[in-house]
Amino acid sequence: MLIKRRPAIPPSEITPAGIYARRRELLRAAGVLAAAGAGGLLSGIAAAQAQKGPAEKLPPFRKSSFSTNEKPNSFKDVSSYNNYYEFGTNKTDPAENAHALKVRPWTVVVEGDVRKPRTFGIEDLLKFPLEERIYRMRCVEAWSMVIPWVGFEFNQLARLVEPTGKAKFVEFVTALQNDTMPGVRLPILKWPYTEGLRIDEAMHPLTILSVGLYDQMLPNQNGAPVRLVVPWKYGFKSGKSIVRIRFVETQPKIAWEIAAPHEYGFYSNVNPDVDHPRWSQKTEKRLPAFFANRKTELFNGYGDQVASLYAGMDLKKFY
Ligand SMILES: Nc1nc2c(c(=O)[nH]1)N[C@H]1C(S)=C(S)[C@@H](COP(=O)(O)O)O[C@H]1N2
Ligand SMILES: [Mo]
Repeated sequence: MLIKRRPAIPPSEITPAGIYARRRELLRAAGVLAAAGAGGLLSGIAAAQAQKGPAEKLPPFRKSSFSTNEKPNSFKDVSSYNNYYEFGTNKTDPAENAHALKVRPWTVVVEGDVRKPRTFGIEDLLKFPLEERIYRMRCVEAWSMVIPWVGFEFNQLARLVEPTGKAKFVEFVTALQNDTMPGVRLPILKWPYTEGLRIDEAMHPLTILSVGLYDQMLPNQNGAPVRLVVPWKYGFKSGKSIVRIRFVETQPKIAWEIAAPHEYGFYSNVNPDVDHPRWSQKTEKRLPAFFANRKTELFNGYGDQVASLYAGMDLKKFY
C-alpha cells in the first residue's frame, strides 16, 4: 500500500525550481525514486511524479515453444513503423502521437454470454502467466515483421468468465479517447475500432493478449496497455488498446469490413491465393527490406496449428 504523507512545505518551495527538478532527475537516474515507491513511503507530490517517471517494469515471463526461431525485428522497427489510425494514417504517426494515450487507470470489461462477467484492471491482467511469443506478423498491406510479444493466452481469461453455450463469437472493442486521438476526428473507420473472432479462433492457444514487447511494457503505439495478437490473420485483426470484450451469439461487424466490405472480410486469414482487390498477396516485404523478399504462406505459416479450424470451408468465399 502507498502511504501518502503531505509535507508541511512542499519540497519544490524549499529549493529553487531548477535545482529541484535536476535533483529529481538525478534521483530518478539512480533509481532512488522507484525504490521509494516500492518501499511504500512517498509524499503525494513524489508519488505523482514517480508515476510518470521511470517506465513501469514488465513482470517476469517465460519462453514459449510456440515461438518462431526466425530473427526478430529490432525494438526500434517494431515501435516506429505502425498502423494505429486513431493516431494518424502514416506509419510514423503512432510513434509520434501515441504518447498522449492515457493508459492508467485501465480496465477491460468482459461481458455478454458468460456466467461470470467481470472487469479486469490492468494490474489483474499482468498477473496472468506471461510468456514470450515470437510471432511472424503479416499486414494486409503486404509487409511483415517478426515480433517478440509478451502476453498470455486469451483462453485463460475466457475460462475465468465461463462463456455459455450461446457464445459463438468474441467481439473486441478498443479505446476511443477523443482528447488524445487526433485520428478519430476523421471518419476513416467507425470508431471505436472493433474486431472479432469466432470463439474457437479466440480460444486457440496461438491467440494471445499482449502486454509487452521484448522485455518492456507495451509501447503505446503498439497498443498499450493490452492488445490482441492473432498471428495467422492479417495484422488488422490484432486490435490495440482493448477496453471491452463481448462474448456474443452472432458474428460481429468489424471496423475494416464496415469501411470496405469488398476488400476486407471477417476471417482475414493470411492467404497468398486470395488477392486484395487492389494488390497481390502472394509475396511480402519482410521489413526493413525495401522490396518484396518473401513468399507469403497460407495462414502466415501457422497452418499446422490452425488449418483444422477451417476444414471444409471455402477460404475464397470466407476471406
Ligand atoms: N485500435 C487499432 N488497432 C489496430 C489498428 C488500428 O488502426 N487501430 N491497426 C491494425 C493493423 S492494420 C495492424 S497491421 C496492426 C499493427 O500492429 P503493430 O503496429 O503493433 O505492428 O495493428 C492493428 N490494430
Ligand atoms: Mo495491417
